[in-house]
Parts: sequence; structure tokens; C-alpha cells
Amino acid sequence: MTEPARPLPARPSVEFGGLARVLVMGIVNVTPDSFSDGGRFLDPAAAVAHARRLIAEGADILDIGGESTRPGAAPVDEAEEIARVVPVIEAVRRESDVRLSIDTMKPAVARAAVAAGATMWNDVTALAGSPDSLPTAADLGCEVVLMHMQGEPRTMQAAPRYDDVVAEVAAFLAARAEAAIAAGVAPGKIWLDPGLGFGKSPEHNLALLRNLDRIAALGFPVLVGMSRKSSLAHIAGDRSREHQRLGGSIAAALAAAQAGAAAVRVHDVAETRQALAVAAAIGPFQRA
Ligand code: HH2
Repeated sequence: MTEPARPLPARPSVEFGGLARVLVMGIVNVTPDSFSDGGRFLDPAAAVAHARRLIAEGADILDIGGESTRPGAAPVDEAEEIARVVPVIEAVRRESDVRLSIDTMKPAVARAAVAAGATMWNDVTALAGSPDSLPTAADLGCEVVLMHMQGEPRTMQAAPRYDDVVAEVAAFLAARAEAAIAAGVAPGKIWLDPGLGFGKSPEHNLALLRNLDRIAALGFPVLVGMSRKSSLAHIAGDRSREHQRLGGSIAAALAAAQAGAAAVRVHDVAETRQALAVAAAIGPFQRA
């Protein structure tokens, strides 16, 4: 006999034992060339429809980007990047109060995005991309994600090298948090991100995931993004394409949550939320 269909709660709770829920940041790439979904959401209407879908799937934050950071990606000029992201941010803001993050290296783009309704600046250069980045972040008063990258997007995957990847990434992030605070960013607005895949081999990414507690111990919420990245195929020893890496992406998200991440940055929101909910129900995450 089949059970009668019961409506599921729109957003299954994963709060167990008073532990904070791991937030899910959904990715909206308004680009022609992002590594896994480039070109799919370059049209603003398609990007807004995608944002709507991720919100319905339970995204806590949307990360909207107008420039790909994949190895070898072509740089985008400021006006073009603003023209890509601002209409999408405005349209989403008009219909939802979901938290919006702008994924950009450029202070002028961050400023335009915040004016349009974003409240978080996700910067893969950790506010070191321009001399204006730190003062702009302080002036905007928004949350900031400081991410570690070795090298620059064009060449970062050529030959990443560290003596001790975990210690070096942690020291860099601590120094950038200090620089942000010295520039006037409120400590409570700062997030850190180890930057998986940004000048990191698969082994470097694994070491960072295994030792994420050392980054969480710096005292700021940690964001982790491993979704669909090529390391997953290397680690699994398969030839999967980006959209075939959901299993690996979820495994990495669960490991990050277990190690104390405050949020995971993912393409597949519904599936990640489901995995986090089930894992948390089985055994609460050990939180730092
Ligand atoms: N990864 C990407 C882009 N931005 N930001 C943070 N904080 N952490 C990450 O791991 C991260 C990021 C790469 O993913 P995606 O946006 O899908 O690709 P692309 O840069 O090609 O647009």
C-alpha cells in the first residue's frame, strides 16, 4: 500500500540540540563563461528565474557574480560587470528579502550591487584586488567574504605550491581580517573562505577540508565552496563533467559542515539542503 502524499515542510529544519544551522549559499552566475554553468544565465530574465528557483529550494543567501574566476577566464570591464549583475539584484530584491551577495573583485561593482540591494561582498581577492577595496568595504558597511587565492585566476592552477597549505591559508586569512578591521570593517561583518580550487591542487583542497577547524578557530564564520569543482573528479578518479559532480559536491559540503563551516556555496541548493538536514538529524555536527 502506498502512503498518502503529505505536504513536506518548505524548509526542513536542521536545528538540532541548539546547534546553528549551516547556511546554504546558492550560486547565480550572470556570465557567458563560468566553469559549470557559463552562458545559461547571462540573460537577466534567465538569471532571475534561476534565483527564484534557488530561493524556492531554500537558499539562505544568493551569490550573484558577473565575472568568471575560472582558470583562464577573460577579464570583464567594470561597466559590463555592473550591467550584468545590477538588474538581476534589483529584480530579486523587488520580490524577495533573501540575503544577496555580490561576487566581485571590483570595488565599483560592489558599490553598485550594494546600492541595488546586496548586503554582502564576496571577494576572491580578500579585499586586496584594488587599493580602493578595503576603504570601500568599510564605507559600505556590508558583510565581506575574505577568500584565499594563490596567484591570480588566469594562472593560479598552473603549479600551486605550499610548504604547509593549512598554516599558510590560515595566516593569510588572519592577516586579511586584521587589515579589514584596521580599515574600519566591523569584525562582526567578516567571513573567511579557504578558496578551494583557487591555486590549490586536489591534495591541497583535501588538506584544507580536513583541517577546516583551524580556519574556523580564527573566530569568524567560514564559507566553503567546493561545488562541482574539478578536484572532485580527480579525487574520485573519474572523468565526470561539472554537472555530474553532485555526489562529490555533497560529500564536500557535509565534510565542511562537520568541520565547522557556517555556510556552503553551492550550485545545487535543494540537494545540498536535503543532505545537510539528513546528516544533522543522524548526528549533530560537532561545532567549533
Ligand atoms: N568559487 C568560485 C567563485 N567564487 N567565492 C568564494 N567565496 N568561494 C569559492 O569557493 C568561490 C567563489 C568558482 O565557482 P563558480 O562561481 O561556479 O565559477 P566561476 O568563477 O567560473 O563563475
